[in-house]
Amino acid sequence: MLSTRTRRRAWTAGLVTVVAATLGVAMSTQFAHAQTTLRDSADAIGKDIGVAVDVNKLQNDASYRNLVATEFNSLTAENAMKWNATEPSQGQFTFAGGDAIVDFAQQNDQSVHGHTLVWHSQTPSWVQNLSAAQMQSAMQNHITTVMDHYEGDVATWDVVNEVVSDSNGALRDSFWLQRLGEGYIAQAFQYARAADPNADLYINDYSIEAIGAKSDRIYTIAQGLANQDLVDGVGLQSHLILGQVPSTMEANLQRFVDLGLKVRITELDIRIPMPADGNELAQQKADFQRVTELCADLVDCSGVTVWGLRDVDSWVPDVFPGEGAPLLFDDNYNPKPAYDGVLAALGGTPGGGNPSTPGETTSPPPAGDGCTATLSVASQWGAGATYSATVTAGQSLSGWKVTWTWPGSERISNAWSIEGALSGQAVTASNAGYNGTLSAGQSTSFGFNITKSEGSTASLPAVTCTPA
Ligand code: 9MR
Repeated sequence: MLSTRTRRRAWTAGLVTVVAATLGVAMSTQFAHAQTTLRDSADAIGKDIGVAVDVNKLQNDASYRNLVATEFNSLTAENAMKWNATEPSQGQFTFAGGDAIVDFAQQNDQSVHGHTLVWHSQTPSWVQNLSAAQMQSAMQNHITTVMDHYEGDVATWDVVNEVVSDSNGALRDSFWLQRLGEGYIAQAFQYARAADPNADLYINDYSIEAIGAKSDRIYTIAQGLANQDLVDGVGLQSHLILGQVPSTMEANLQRFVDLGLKVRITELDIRIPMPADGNELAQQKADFQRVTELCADLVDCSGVTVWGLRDVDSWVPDVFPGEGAPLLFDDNYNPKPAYDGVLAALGGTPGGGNPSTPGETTSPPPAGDGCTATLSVASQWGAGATYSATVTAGQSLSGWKVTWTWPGSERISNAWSIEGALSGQAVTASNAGYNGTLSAGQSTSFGFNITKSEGSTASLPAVTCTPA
């Protein structure tokens, strides 16, 4: 199938407009700005903005789901695609967790970055106890089976993870190295290339953001793999310490790109000694902005993924006691200063839109009952357009319905985060399974693509929103 990633990328070529129209239940017309999100901003410059997600929270927490769907265009499974999750016993593959993430991503038109195929951690003991020949064959079978399963759905993979140690750029003394020798790295990439020739294959590691012994070793390995056309990119995890974005990071990214490779910031977080004060949060904003700008400014940087949604979701406090608050959202889903830093680096506008534009106001929350829906044209091109839409609840809702009628030949070709009778001139749509429950004042979003007559301007029909 054509991956969602490819489709989403195609839209970003269109003209971004900030025209928005709102019509509430009382049929009073207002004009509103499109809220600027990380996702909209990243789409507009052709970058991935990703988040590592936890399957249980995705399945059980509506606020978590909404924010993941609204703010990010790429997902990484924080744990669900690792070996201990996908092949806990030899030859017994379980894809339920990873599949749930892929399904969610497809419903929300997000791409999925695969993490990870060969690692020394979170790999079952049955693998570690195999003989060399058995281990090589288990590695081949694992890579092949997992990549075959996700072929067409997962377009990029961390093939090997953390193969270099922290001491002077030596290879990590893992069971892989001990049993198979250093050839296991190229072997893993060969199996991955054969399994899905269309996937982009990454070598991923931490503490390789600066130029130094460890990144030099990754450089040498990547160069060798690139010479055999076995690798497409270098993933820099970027688990950073506050105030320590390396001064050599830009040059480091550039040298990988100069090998003909992509780069990607795969696991960004920036930890703070706890409790974090205002100055530290401001420094964190500057650090997040800097890292994101480095990627935004580099054509061959495919994107930035943050390693968790809220501070409370992060692995950091468990591993670095006394440190934390390393992500973009606080424990109550509120954006932190760092969020504005990333948004600015992606070219977005903190606060959403320009309030001084004549004829437009920021849409107030609907007073009283019901809900309002706002349509906006995110981008348009000759015979098509992409719309984004926001539904805001004026009361607590367990579901909502939106209707409108196209003035001309516009028709929806595909949609995300809504369901219903979408393809005709009269559109009647309801919330998707996960975004119907809203508290008063809360918003959620949906979107769709249309076809339209060549060269026409995408119209903004009046939308009615009613509780369902
Ligand atoms: O965030 C992940 C955490 O939930 C797991 O317990 C942990 C187990 O090792 O792995 C964490 O993710 C790691 C990632 O897979 C690879 N780079 C380092 C990440 C943080 O430890």
